[in-house]
Amino acid sequence: MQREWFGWSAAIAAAGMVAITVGQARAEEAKPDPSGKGVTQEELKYQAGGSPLAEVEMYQDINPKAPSMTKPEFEEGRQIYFERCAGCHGVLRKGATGKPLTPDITLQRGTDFLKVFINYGSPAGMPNWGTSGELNERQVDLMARYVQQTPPTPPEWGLKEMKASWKVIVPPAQRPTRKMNSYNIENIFSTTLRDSGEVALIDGDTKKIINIVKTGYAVHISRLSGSGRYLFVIGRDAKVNMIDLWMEKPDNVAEIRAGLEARSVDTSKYKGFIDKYAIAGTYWPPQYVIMRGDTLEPLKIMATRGMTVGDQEYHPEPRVASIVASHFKPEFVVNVKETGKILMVNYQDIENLHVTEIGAAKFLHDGGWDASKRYFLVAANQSNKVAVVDAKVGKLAGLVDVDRIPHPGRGANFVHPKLGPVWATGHLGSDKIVLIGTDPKKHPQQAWKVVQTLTGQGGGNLFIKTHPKSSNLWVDTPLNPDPKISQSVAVYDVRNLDKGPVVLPIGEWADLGEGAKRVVQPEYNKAGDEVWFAVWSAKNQASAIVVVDDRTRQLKAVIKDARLITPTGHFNVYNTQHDVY
Ligand code: DHE
Repeated sequence: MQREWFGWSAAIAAAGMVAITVGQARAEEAKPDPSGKGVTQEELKYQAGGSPLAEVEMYQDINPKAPSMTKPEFEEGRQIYFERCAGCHGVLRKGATGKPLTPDITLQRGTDFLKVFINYGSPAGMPNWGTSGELNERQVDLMARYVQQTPPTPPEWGLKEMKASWKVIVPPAQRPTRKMNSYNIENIFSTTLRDSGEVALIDGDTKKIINIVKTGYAVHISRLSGSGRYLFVIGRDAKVNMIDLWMEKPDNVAEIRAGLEARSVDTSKYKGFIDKYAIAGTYWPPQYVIMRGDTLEPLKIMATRGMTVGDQEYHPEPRVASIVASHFKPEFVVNVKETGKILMVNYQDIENLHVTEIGAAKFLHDGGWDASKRYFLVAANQSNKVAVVDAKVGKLAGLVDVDRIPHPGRGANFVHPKLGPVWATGHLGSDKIVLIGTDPKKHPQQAWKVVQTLTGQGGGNLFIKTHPKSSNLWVDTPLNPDPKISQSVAVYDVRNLDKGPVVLPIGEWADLGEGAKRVVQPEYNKAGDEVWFAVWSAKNQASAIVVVDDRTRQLKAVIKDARLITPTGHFNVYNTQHDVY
């Protein structure tokens, strides 16, 4: 439930009273958002994913001022809230991408007022949950009353809970002492099977599925250990799975729940610490945990609750977004969404943990290294900025203004024919692709500035990719509302960007029949001569992986298998291990 409160105030002022009418709300809906800050449909699609907290038992107190609700009504409201609203408004309704919905605000608005906005939405981006048919009249009324109650609090998750969830399936002593299979491990892909809670390990050479491994709920990303032997996978339910690629048939060797909801995991990559530690960051509780790299035993938990950057206000649930391992120091770069802070967590002595806090901008989300791996560039998506941190000196190197809602994935690095090394990001909220100069030594004029802006197919871009051996730059648009755009991909020649992109109909090439067929996340094979795309349809429909020859840009293979349920991200072992993008 995305809201802009100023829009509500404007509506109240316009109506000259507290309870506005349906007609007024409709008129308000029809006006364009004057701030330009409203939420795009693409972003809504992206943010309004279900939270696993919908199923979690929570503490609830009774607010005597709030309208009455029966227990079953409250439970239904909670379920709806965590499935549709929490992604934008936060677990405690303190506000994130969406505005706060705490009782001090909602009680003032009252049930009738809230019903109008839930029903009709607003120009600032609140979806029209009622008129779109997503919620019925009874549910709209229920949600209007629900958001006036004290937000229920999910439980905390400390060492005791982590240890109770921790399983070492194959202890290190019983694991192989050498590689026991004939796979070319460096060219294995781990493909997220989002809705079946699994990953498919696919042999990049033969394109055959090696194993389907059970992981967490709505599994999100895969990352590699420094040696490339272990694969780590994290689900939205914060379950971390550790897979040993040396086994005859690679499979889980350890698992743990790092919290109740999460998106990020990584491992120590600095020399002397290869495979020593893993780290997982959680959305709830707001914290990160450092674990043993061979067993996932939880060692050190650090909270992220604290003050925001800029206005310096306390935030009770700053979620951990992307995490990467530094190559320059024994450090993890932990990006905290709501506080807008980048934490350089030094793991040399975890008993006396040293954390450098770098103020950046709100709300930090995803990002990647520049080609030298000294600078980490991360999207501050609600500020329309990219923050650049210098991992060598542990300081902010730049804060670059970009277009609306940057979403780089890990971004794409290449050498621009005129402007030197650049890192590129696309945007969720616009069709622009920006190139940021990343070489302060040889190209100081260009460093940490947008040096060129390309126009892509449309908004709804999530991922962008190239490879050091390629001159192609691939840009997906899976969240664009136009199926023609969401089912295809744009490819640029980085040697001649002015020529504009060529559009390839990847969804059509998959030859699947009915389905959303959203084309997601270009990912290279180890050699850098193939690009893989997920063609993502619903759980009960066929999906596929399409492999394109990078040189000819022609279809090379389609991987189809009934077990490939809702593939989204895919991660090539070598490229992920070495941060090649
Ligand atoms: Fe993601 C990366 C969070 C929705 C596919 N996603 C990330 C990262 C974060 C994040 C913090 C960076 C992890 C890192 O680098 O350590 N994603 C979120 C959300 O909060 C959000 C908006 C809503 C949600 O409910 O989860 C969200 N993400 C999605 C999707 O809808 C996608 C397209 C499909 C899916 O799996 O649900 C999706 N996210 C991905 C992928 C990556 C990712 C494939 C890894 C990109 C990479 O190149 O590393």
